[in-house]
Amino acid sequence: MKKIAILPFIMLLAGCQSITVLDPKSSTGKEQAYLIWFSLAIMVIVLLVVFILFTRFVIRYRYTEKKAEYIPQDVKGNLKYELTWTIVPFLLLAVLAVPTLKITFDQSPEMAAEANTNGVHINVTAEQFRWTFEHKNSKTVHNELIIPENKDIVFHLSSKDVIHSFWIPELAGKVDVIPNKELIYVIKNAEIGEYDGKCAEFCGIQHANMTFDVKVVSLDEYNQYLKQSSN
Ligand SMILES: [Cu+2]
Repeated sequence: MKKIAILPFIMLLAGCQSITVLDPKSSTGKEQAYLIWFSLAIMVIVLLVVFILFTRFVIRYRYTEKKAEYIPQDVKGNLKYELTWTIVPFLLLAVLAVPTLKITFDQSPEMAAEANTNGVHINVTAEQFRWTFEHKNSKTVHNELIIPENKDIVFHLSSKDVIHSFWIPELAGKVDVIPNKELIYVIKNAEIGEYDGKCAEFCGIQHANMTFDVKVVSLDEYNQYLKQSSN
């Protein structure tokens, strides 16, 4: 009986095999995963301190017959404690803010006009319910993205209809794809392999089927691929 109850969860997990962000295969994804682990580490430190103090106080100040009549001393602001619990959270947030701001600003999608133009450019057009990838020699392919390894891949994202979201979980986080506004998003140093891509913004009845295959290949293979005809 128990086994049967667990089965759907195992199936769910198996289905999500390539939808993982914690084993990133690009330097962009690695920076994002680093932020996740770094903030988790700080949270765990805070959690440990709180729970250790909590447990200690629960045991130490628990009700006993002896203490039935005990009235604790009324203490007014203890400067040492007040300073500690003001300065420590401030320091923790400051430490967290430095890499978060740096990586977030470095990686933020940009307006097309302001974008750095170095790298392999690919036009990405989202529409209900498919993806179109146009390479620099105008080679155009639907729902299949081939890119070279170890390069800056500069995606020019635009939508023909509603808001979609461009997501290759193993390479980088989600980026909104917005009608009438071209955004530039760069994924750096992808590793050779096959990955899943999908639309991550509910965009209509066939949203769940708006997926694409991603293949990272060597630069030679990519140049070969560009020369092949689109079908
Ligand atoms: Cu969509």
